[in-house]
Amino acid sequence: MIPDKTNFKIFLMALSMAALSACASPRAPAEARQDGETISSQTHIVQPTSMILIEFDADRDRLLTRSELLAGADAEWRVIAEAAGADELRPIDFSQWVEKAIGTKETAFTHIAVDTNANGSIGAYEFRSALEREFSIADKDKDGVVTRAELVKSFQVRQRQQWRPSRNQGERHQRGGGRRPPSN
Ligand SMILES: [Ca+2]
Ligand SMILES: [Ca+2]
Repeated sequence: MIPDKTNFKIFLMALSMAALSACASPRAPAEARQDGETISSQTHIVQPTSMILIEFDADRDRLLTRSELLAGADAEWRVIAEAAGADELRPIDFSQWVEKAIGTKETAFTHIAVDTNANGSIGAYEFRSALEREFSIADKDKDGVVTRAELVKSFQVRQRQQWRPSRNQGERHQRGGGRRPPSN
């Protein structure tokens, strides 16, 4: 049904009222994001192998010394080797241990990286050496002690925000910017 001229005028008035009431509604704060604005936030990451290292802090002073690391690595090896019932770990035994200790086996701490003589299994010496390498990487100031601060990496993340109008703002734009149909 096509509205007659009077109905069309009433319809336009109702539309104008709706646009006015939309303008009177609370607006977004003045600091609302502009399109393409860059925001930054502080982010911290901890390497997954840090979970193993902090376990070896035998005296619980939150400082891991090299001697604590070596004693912890040897004790850990004895437990793993006993569970596996062998002197050398198969890749599957090692990756199961990594997953249990770190929470994921999808890290750089793989049996391939640890199996330095490439004989397809991991021995006590290779296990200890792998943990020593992790310790050396973590000990950034090379003082022989890994602090908690050395295990945390902090950095700024800057992101460009894509500004999108809220649903109400979108409607307001449509109403405010609406053009009357050309009158014939
Ligand atoms: Ca300690
Ligand atoms: Ca250190």
